[in-house]
Amino acid sequence: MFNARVLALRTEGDVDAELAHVGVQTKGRPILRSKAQFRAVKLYQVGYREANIAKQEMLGSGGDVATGKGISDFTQEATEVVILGTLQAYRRWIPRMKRQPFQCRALAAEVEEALRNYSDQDSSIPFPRHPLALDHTLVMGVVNVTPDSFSDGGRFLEPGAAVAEARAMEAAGAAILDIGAESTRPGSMPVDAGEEWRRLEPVLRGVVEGAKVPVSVDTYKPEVAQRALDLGASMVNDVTGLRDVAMVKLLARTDVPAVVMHMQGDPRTMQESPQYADLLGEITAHLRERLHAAETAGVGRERLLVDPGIGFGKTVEHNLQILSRLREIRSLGRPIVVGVSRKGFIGRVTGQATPEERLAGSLAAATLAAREGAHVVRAHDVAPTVLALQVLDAVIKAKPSP
Ligand code: HH2
Repeated sequence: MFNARVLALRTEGDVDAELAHVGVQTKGRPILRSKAQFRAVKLYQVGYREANIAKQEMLGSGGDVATGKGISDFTQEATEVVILGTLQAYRRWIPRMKRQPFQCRALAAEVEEALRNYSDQDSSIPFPRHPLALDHTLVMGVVNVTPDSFSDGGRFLEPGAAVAEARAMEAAGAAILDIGAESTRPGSMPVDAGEEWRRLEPVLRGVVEGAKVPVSVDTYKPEVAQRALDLGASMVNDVTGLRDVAMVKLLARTDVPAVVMHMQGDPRTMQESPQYADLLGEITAHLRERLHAAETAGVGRERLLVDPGIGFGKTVEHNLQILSRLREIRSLGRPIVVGVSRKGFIGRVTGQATPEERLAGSLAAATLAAREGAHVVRAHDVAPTVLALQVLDAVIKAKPSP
């Protein structure tokens, strides 16, 4: 018996360790390493000329390209494509494509960037005073100063209780605190900026004072964000993905990081019948467009984090699918924030009706999201989430041993 087993090689380090074990010389390893890692890259609206050239060049590079059936006989103008190849095949294909006419050069450059973004690991969130290294999964503790939030509504309306909760979260290991004063749960009604600020101000004042970690404000209203930043908040978490141009302008005038979240529709009606033809494709296209709009208006891309918006215009199946393929969003090259804590889809899977019962499910979902590439996990139950993620991070960082 040869004891055959399929290797689970997730990182270059894993591949290297196996090659070393076999006895491959150091100088021979890079070639073999690039053959050990496979990538499928999807592109949209590719013209028939570029699609045909991409396929020919990939076949010659040791991979293949899937295209629509009318592409090879020129009966179809444009197509989605899926490029299939090892990293070695891409390494050959990219320079070949860049020498080709039409849009081939731009197409190859986009693929090259997506591949680099997908694999690149550590970066940081550039908070003005102290950048936060993303060398482990960060927990963003949530405090809602609202009467109606789906999980903690009414608990922290009294400023003293909210500030005490934020302090406890900090002590439990929250790397960022996120304070919100308007619920965006499904069916919630918006509140005006005056009311939102009236709730937020005393809590934010108390939390910012003496906080050892950066404080984020969960708002989509530029006037509330401006006041919060003036009071000492150092991040904006916008669940509408910077829909309001005044929010983009505000960010351009400051140097704080911001979370750009995907939402289909608005909270009042978003859960009525969410629909997607291509879930991850639409979410990444939307986030890409929002990043571009912000950048064009003067908000440095390096300050922006992206969030697929679990539960915001998504069915249970959509949420599960996003978590299962979260890593695809890494192609955008920005840190990923995910909020799964106590959300309805966990209740639907486990049969637990109330948000407080959903701790175990929330920990499983947070751990999975982090394993699939999330850098920041938004959580109500900070202490257990930090502990769960410590175990996950230890597994991710485990050194391959003989
Ligand atoms: N989820 C909620 C609120 N803000 N922000 C980001 N970036 N990502 C999320 O998933 C997210 C978010 C909803 O949760 P919560 O704040 O607890 O509830 P409510 O909106 O009812 O206050």
